[in-house]
Amino acid sequence: MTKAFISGILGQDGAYLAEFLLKKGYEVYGGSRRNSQDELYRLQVLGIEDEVSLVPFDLLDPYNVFETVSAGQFDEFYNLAAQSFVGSSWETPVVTSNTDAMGPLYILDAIKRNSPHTKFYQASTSEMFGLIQEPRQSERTPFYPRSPYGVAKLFAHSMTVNYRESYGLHASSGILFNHESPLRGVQFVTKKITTQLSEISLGKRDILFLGNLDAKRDWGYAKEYVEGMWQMLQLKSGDDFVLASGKTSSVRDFVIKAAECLDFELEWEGEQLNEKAYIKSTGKQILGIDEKFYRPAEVDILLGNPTKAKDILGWESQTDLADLAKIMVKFDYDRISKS
Ligand code: F7E
Repeated sequence: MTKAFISGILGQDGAYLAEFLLKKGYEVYGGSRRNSQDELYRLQVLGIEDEVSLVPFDLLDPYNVFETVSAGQFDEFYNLAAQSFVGSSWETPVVTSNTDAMGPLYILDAIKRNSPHTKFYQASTSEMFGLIQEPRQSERTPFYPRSPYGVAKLFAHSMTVNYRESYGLHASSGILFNHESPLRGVQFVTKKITTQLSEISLGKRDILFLGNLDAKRDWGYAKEYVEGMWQMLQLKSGDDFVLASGKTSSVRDFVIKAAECLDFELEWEGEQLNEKAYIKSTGKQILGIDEKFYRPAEVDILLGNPTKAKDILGWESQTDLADLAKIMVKFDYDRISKS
């Protein structure tokens, strides 16, 4: 049996990847710092909580990382653990850097020293492009991160490339653009929107407050993106790939699409901090802006060019934004109506 280790298995991508690898017949080990019942919920939603072996794993502790890699002798190691919320990386730049920059280095070095046959996947991110240097970002686009999170991820990305080139490791970096799902954490904007609009629809909330509605992202469905991670590790050698939908939409576009799923037709008024949205039929305000959700430096627009992934991996994003909103709203509406 092929043995895989997923750090961050309790997160959105970790849970979907575990489900995917189990279907392929893998023995799946998962590392996490948090083992509370509450946080097992993603594995429980997918019905796989008894099929994975959970082990204590903490990217902040190099000894723990070294021991896990050395003792496990895994065939594939997916590093999906991170402080992944861009917004809080300004409040915790050191923890973010220790986790997202140094953590992957500990893994790479442990693989190099004690388990060189292990194929490594690093969860890199479109946040490395930040202030974009080309209209469509590919593997060759220069980076310009705009947050401590982006800076830390760029260090880890560069280390992954460096360890591959220096020591011949099978190390790959997946530069993933935003990817969402019902299992997304509630602090991320799509999930916040689908959760809170569902609550409004069910009479459990009055108003949704957001930050910058003009930010544009290239959004896809996380369940499809984890397949691309696996495909990268099946190649002869490590490489870097952008996974993206190739389309960009604003936060406002996503609000409109999610609202449509709940039969809300919206009317908009005002600009920037004064922008508001009302339900057309009733005149009730359901959206407002709160400055606290703005970031010190924004990534205004991201648009990925996934041509290399299509050509070499045969990978393509399938679910468009309207369908993604439908999947997420349905899940949240059903869940909240039962609670
Ligand atoms: O923000 C704007 C916000 O937090 C998207 C992570 O997975 O993808 C994710 O990073 C946009 C930003 O994701 C709110 O200013 C407006 O422009 O959902 P997000 P993100 O920062 O793009 C990348 C690829 C990663 O690697 C990250 O780990 O939405 N926005 N109003 C808001 N964002 C939030 N969270 N909350 C708001 O109220």
